[in-house]
Amino acid sequence: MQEKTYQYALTQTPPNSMAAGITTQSIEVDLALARKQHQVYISMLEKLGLFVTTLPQQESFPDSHFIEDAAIIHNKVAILTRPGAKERRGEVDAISSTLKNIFPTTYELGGDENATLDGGDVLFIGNTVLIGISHRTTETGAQELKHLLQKINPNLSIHLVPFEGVLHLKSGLTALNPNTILINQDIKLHTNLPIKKSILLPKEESHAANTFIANHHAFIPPNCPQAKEAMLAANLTPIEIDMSEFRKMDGSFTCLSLIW
Ligand code: CIR
Repeated sequence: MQEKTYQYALTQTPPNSMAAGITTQSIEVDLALARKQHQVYISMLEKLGLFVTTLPQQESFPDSHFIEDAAIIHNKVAILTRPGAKERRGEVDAISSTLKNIFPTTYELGGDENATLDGGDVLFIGNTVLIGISHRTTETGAQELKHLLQKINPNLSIHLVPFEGVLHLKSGLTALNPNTILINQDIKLHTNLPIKKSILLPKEESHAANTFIANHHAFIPPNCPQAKEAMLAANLTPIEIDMSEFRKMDGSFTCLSLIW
């Protein structure tokens, strides 16, 4: 399979209200450090050859820098989501005109009022797509997305993956290539995955299961030797970045950008 090359990324500056976002942690965020880490993240995207556009901060939406949850991009089509957390729904409206300017075709989820979906629950692995069913993404939301993706690309093989134990599917697993996933011990999957090999990370490296992979590189948190070894074995060049302040808000690498 020819590996896809990404050219563009969309990010959003963390707002001053960032610490008021939704989180299961109780550790105070250092806003100045978060801003520095976000800058490093952007410069690493640029280092991978991506042209990065960064949207201005949205003070009314403390989680808006987790832009991955607001849209799915596939084959130059954008699908605007309907986030599972009510307080995050306005984030989608806030970026919809930007997405509509960039992408000539856009769709919107949420035809059914029970349909909710966060982008963090959608993992593309070549032509395979895993859509997690979680506390944020309902089965109806997952079915709506499946239907739209099939319309955009009938060659996709789409699987619904109910799970528990972590916030988003991508908090719990990442594909290093079409045959190998890195998996976090906390995720409890309620179905088998169509992937041959899973590498179960040790507890202390569980946050490395959310890994941003593009253009033959993988972002990895510091001090994760097993995850690093797995990346090297998959011919990916690991780039260590500390996103500690975003982890305090239950986020990590993939959530901070949309790429295409
Ligand atoms: C939330 O709970 O919605 C945010 N504080 C974190 C979202 C992280 N997004 C992601 O993993 N895709």
